[in-house]
Amino acid sequence: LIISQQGDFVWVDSGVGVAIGAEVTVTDTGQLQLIDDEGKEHKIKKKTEGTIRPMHPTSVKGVDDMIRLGDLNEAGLLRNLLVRHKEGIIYTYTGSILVAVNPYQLLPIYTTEHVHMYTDRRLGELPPHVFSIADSCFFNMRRNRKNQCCVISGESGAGKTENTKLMLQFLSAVSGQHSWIEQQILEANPILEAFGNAKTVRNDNSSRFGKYIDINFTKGGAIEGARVDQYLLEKSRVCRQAPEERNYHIFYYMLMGMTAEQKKILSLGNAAEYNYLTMGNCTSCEGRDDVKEYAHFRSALKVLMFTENDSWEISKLLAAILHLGNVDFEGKESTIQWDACSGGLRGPCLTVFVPLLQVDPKALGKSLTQRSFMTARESVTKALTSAQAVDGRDAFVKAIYGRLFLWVVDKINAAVYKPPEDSQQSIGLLDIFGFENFTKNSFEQLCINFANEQLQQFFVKHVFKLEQEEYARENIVWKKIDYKDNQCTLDVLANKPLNMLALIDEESNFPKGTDTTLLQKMNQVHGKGNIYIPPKNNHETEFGIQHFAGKVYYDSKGFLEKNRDALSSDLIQLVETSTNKLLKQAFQDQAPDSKKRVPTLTGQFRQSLDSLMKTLTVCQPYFIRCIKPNDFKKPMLFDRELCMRQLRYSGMMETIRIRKAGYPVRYTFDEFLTRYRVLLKTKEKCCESICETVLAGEGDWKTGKTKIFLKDFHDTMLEVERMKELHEKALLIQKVLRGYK
Ligand code: AD9
Ligand code: MG
Repeated sequence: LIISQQGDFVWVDSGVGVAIGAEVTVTDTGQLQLIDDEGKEHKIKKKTEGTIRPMHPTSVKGVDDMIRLGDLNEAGLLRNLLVRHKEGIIYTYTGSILVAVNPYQLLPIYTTEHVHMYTDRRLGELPPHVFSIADSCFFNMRRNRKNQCCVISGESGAGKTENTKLMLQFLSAVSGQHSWIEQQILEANPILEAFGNAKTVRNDNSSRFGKYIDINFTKGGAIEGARVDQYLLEKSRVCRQAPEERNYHIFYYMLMGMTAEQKKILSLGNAAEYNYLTMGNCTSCEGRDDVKEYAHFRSALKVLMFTENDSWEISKLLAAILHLGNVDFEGKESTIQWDACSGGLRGPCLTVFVPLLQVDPKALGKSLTQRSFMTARESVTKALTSAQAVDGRDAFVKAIYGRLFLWVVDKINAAVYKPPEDSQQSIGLLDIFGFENFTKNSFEQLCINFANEQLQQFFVKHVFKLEQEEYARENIVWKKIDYKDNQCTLDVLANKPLNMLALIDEESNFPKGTDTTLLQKMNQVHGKGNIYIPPKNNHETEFGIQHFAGKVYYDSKGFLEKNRDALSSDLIQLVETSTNKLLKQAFQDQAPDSKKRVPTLTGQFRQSLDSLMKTLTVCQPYFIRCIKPNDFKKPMLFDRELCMRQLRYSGMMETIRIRKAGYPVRYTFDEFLTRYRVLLKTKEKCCESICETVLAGEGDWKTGKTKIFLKDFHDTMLEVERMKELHEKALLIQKVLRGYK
């Protein structure tokens, strides 16, 4: 029997999924028993002995870098994160890939002292930390003169946005000037989050848009400017929220934070009074102080050079949106209740809109209740049904909010983007909306999950494909490592002829297309494959997709309309007549008679994702994999099954295998010599002898045809030695110079 004494650790089969760790203890009666990681007791019986295996010492206390785990299997991985999580250690490496488990509590590890501690130290010298990744990006950017990017992934609520902010905090600190531009870049966040984040059931501060922040540095390593790219804000949230969810933060901030006087001018009341804010039956968010956030938002606006007037104009449009949501349409042929104006029972008086949208109230009423179209000879108008009027109104509101958001992002960029002067290098941080699987999923989730598939493929390409291709090119002896490739899913979604997104687009542009005809086409083209899951019967509107992170069922209802994202020409014309400058500016490019076909949402989204992928491809990438430890937003609670699922679909196991077997760091002989020549005491020796000297006995490295192949920690060792050497030389020179004086 392998169990010998109290205090030993073993693996026990836990019935479901992977083995669980357990400690050997002694009962009162002097018998040995096992207490597993979840506190459950296991009796040791003759017949269960076979299911017990000894634990490798590295798994008992856990390790900083998972490639050093002795028990290199799923159970080992999972327990490593678990024991660290128990001790409040949330960061763990897999080579240079950082795994971050959301602590759901404030940890004292992001102080100025920590920033200093992690500055200019190589990866792995100190305990794993997001600051270390930020420092590595900065160091590599300067050393290799190559742009860097950091791809932060994980499902909704896993901690992507928080880690992005921490990266920014670190980079602005090491850039070292504490100047205005750094302040501006940091303060752009509260503004973006006010407009683009909301409480969902998964996350109280869920990003409902994707962002890529590119930070530009001068040759000297100082921050010169930045640029924010945004991806596909979820506009539907402005009009509708699922139970327990809120609209965008900004609305609640405003209603809670504005003075009574300001609210009076905008005819605003409390959140509970607005249809658009009460669909989810949730107007406050525990732990978020909307009053305080509003104050922060306002001061951030100032830092980003929004004038008082800009800020007021924004409030006007947001107020108009809230009032529009309360407009009531009556009857089969919709009319707005004009006499309701006095009592306000049925909705706001149309004159409320005069100072806000600065349009003629009659014209507004008309464009909300009628639609005009061209016959062969003339323009005719037709009354809308109430339902059509509601849809038209919602489309208008979504357009206003969506365009306001773009305007805000442009304005932020105008403040922080400086055309490059000094030859620049940059670090890009990618923080998009995480993979989502709700009880009801729609077009928005398909777009979000499509983006996540793309990112996963980027990861797979970098970590598995390109890596192994290079070994082959360089004749490095290598045993191929298998990995899960999500390329097939991407092909069905977006690459094959008649792929799903193309079908959605085609059907959207087809005047007679409906959600049903779309579903029929998808069944026809993709029904036989194993990625697309057709509806169970002809009445069902839900289809499924086998994503890398699991099956998701989407309701096809509303797909085409959401994708078309169209606005009636009557409303566009109405905007043209408005004297509201911000409204007009935001709608500038939407000329009503433009012959060009307006690109669909998927069309735009694909284009911006393609361009993002191009940007990422020319950067040296870092990866942060965020893990959500439980579904309850709770500290100190580690749901093994939930975590295992995330580790599995993100390919963590295979990642560890390849990082352990592989050589992720590589230099051409030239690069290597230039950098590490200082380590060479006699000139005759070459790269190999440097490695032999510095890395003696520290695992194997390989020499290829043109490059030297190293482990991550080899790089660290070389850098540490190099620094020591340079430092000693510098001291020596100083001594000599002093001697001359
Ligand atoms: V989504 O896809 O945008 O819905 P994210 O961005 O992955 O999601 P986020 O960063 O917003 O998740 O984290 C969710 C919440 O977890 C935060 O609001 C914090 O309350 C909490 N969190 C995440 N990371 C940390 C951390 N390092 N320290 C403390 C954290 N709290
Ligand atoms: Mg986020």
